[in-house]
Amino acid sequence: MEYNPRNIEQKWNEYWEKNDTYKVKNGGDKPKFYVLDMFPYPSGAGLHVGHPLGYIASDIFSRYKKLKGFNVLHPMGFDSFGLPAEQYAIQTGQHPAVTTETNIATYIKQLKKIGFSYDWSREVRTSEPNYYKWTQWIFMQLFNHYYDKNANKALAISDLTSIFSKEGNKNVQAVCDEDTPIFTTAEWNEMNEEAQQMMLLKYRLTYPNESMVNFCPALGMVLANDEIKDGVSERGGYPVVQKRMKQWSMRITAYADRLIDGLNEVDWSDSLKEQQRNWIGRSQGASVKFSSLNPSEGGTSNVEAVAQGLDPEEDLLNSQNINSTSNQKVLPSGEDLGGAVIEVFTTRVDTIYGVSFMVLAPEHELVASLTTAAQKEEVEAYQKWAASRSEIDRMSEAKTVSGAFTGSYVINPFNEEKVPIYIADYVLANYGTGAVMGVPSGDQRDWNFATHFGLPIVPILDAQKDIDQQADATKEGKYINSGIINGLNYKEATATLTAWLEERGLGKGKIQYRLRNAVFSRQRYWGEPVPAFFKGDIPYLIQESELPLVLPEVDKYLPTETGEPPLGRAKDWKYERSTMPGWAGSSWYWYRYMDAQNENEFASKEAIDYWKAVDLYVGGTEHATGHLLYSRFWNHFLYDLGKVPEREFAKKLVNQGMIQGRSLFLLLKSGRRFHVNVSLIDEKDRLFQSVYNKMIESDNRFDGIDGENDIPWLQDENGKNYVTCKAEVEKMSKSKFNVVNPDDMVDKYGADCFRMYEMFLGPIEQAKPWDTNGISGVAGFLRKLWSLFYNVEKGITIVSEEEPTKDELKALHQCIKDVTGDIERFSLNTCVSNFMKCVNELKKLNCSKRLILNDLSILIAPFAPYVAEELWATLGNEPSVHHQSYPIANNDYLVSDTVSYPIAINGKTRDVVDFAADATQADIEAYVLSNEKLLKHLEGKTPKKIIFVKGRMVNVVI
Ligand code: ANZ
Repeated sequence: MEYNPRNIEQKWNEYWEKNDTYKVKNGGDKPKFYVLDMFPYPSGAGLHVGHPLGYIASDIFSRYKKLKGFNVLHPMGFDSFGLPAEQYAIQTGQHPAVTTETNIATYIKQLKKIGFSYDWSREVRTSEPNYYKWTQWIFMQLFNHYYDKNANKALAISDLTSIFSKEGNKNVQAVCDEDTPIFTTAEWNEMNEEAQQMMLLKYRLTYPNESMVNFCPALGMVLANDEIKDGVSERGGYPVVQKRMKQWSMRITAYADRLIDGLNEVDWSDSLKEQQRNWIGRSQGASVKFSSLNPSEGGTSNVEAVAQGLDPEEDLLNSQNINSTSNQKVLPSGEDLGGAVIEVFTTRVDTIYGVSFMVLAPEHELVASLTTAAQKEEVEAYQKWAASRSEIDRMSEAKTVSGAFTGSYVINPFNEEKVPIYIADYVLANYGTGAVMGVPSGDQRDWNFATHFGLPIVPILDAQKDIDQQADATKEGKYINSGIINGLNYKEATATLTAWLEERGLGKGKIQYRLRNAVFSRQRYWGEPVPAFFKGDIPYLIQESELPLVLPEVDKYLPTETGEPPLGRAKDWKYERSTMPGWAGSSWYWYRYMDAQNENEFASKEAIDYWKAVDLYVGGTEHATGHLLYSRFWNHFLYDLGKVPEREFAKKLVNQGMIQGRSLFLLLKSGRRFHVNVSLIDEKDRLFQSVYNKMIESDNRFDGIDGENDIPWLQDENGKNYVTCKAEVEKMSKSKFNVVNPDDMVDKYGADCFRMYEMFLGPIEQAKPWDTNGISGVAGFLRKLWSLFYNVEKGITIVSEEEPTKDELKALHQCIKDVTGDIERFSLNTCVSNFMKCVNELKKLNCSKRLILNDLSILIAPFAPYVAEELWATLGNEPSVHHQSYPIANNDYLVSDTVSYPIAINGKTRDVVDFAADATQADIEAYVLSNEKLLKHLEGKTPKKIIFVKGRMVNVVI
């Protein structure tokens, strides 16, 4: 009887399904353990061998924990709203629900083949109304709450309105819009319904507002910064523009500190935590108000001359050692300071004596009013250009300096110097106040800017020191020639300046976050409808009893003729027309698995109190600042509501590395690649020629490319070298023809072999290339394992009832010990090699003893669940092997009877000999003096001394 994975795998799949082998109950005597995978988006392409890597690892861990006596929740579901289904719908007219359904069916079929221990009765799909009802419900809670800084948690909006009507908002410490005014009870009561509601939007945790967004016209979508690569949309590579749009936002910034602090509570990798910290980007600094001069006022200073393009030579020559006098005092007494107030955010208020210009973001609302008639054309042209650039472009260091002078000036409140106001795209509209004070001697970007525009570089700190040293002012150094901070160090200076500003109402200490409130709208069809409608500009929620607000039917999945989102096409649709973004449904899904069918709550209190939070979460690092941050935010919010017991939803996180594919492509001298189907690699030459011909037809950029290289470039008919053929390991993707399908692997080698091979490829966190050739080694191992139970030639089982020998017990228990330790450390690749070692040893010992094989079957069950079940049954046991107890390593068996001693003569090792563990000096001497090989080395001499270190070594001194 041969090992035939196909037969046994189908048999046991049916058995497990019929017997609910993997069904999990909420509750019971066992301790709970929750293992979660990042659920997949069911794409049309199905799974490739990269997808199951994390799933296999988490399945092994779940099965292991079950055998260890835990009640393990290990569910699977689908993140099934999203763009690809909708793009497909636009192209084909197929309803996205239909393609989604088909794709999910494919995924389930593929997943079931691989033998995961999911309790499928708990499956969730984010696009099903019975699921998104609760996504909408959470949205409504967010709308109905605000963040109270004193309570340090979310509180009901109704609490807030009752405070407003008693004492206005002067004592309210809440996270709210920057422009929220202070009002009294009387003022609040005088506001009409509309004005009150507008005011409340400044506090709600989700609210519609106008903001600058990265808009991708081709996708009809607003993109997050991390969805843009090299200035174009990551998906599809379409252009992205900056646009002001009305969008729903989530006030995630309210939780910024808690999201930073909470990282101390979780066992996630340091690099991932660091990514989140950087993304949140907490900066301690100050805001400073600068008054602008009326554009028509003010004389021409040297600064102004430069800014207006007059001869800047003199300033440039002097720029390295200008002291504060070079930045002329130009404020004639009585000059009109009635211009606008520009507020900047700075982390280095101590550099304020080094300010030589001011820069606003091109979109800053004061730009139009600050721009003089003479500068209008230049400023507007610059604004237009900047609008076409994504935020990522704008932040990148490598870009060249650009900007435009507005024609206006501000006054530095500390030294009353007059400095010019520019606009430049390195200042971001959405960060801080959208305005910076330019300190060329303190900040590299400011230095670049000043150099480019010939603006003065005013030294801060010690005028004698060079600029690099001064940038290190935070460490030490005393300021000279600098007003009220003269002679102070960094800390003292910062405190003095901040106090000075606060006293005069000209600024204050401020903590600024890089994190923005998260856009929560998509102008697309295939997403959760927002359970709100508008009266004028005011949004109102629908009744909770009306949930779910079901996605309506539309005739086309495209925007309306007037540019409204697709929901604008639905008949009688009275609600918000944008839908929720992809991250809505995935920000709470782990709770739904706990109680997937619940109609009255997102999950019952009992279920949540029992499972609490995820003990182990497995998924990719690409979600570091998206899903993993949004989920933590919603979880903290649900915690504030008292709906969930833990602040952090995922205690431990393991990130699996990517499995890459080998792709073949034609490379143009221009660097463009044309991928070739790897499965046709044997026909390389013919293929190469035909793809090359196609390229010539499609790509007229061919002409004029030249250059030499030592790779063989294919020549075109004119004898020019243009193109070569290359192979590379890169991300698996359908478009690169380098995808390996797990179904093919499972059909050929069996799921057990596939599972073990995926683990065997290398450490789970590392990226590694797929190599189908290596899989035969694991297949051979499984056949060897099988042959401990069966005599394949004779077709009989060979299990013996004899007592195991010490060596056999040692092989087994060493394996138990090693594998257990490895699983606990999540080192699953070394588990596979330990299994191989153990089976090899048992094979050598010819061991087919029940007492050994029983434990071995259980031990390997998490890795190879089918063959383990079959062999367990072969031993005459009742299924299921997956309901047994995990074997425990007995150290007594690991103690060896013998010890290997290196035997040295005058320090040089001449032999290695096994002695009984209790060997004595006399035994050793007897051996040395009688062993021919050693006697030869003694050269006839009698040893002066024989040194014997018990358990370690023997040295014979002659
Ligand atoms: C003057 C200064 C002097 C600055 C100096 C730095 C060094 P982080 O740490 O990232 O918060 N800044 C403020 N708002 C900005 C915006 N909207 N776009 C681009 N840059 C902006 O950085 C804060 C610093 O970045 C601020 O401190 C400001 O430049 C700049 F020696 O002010 B600083």
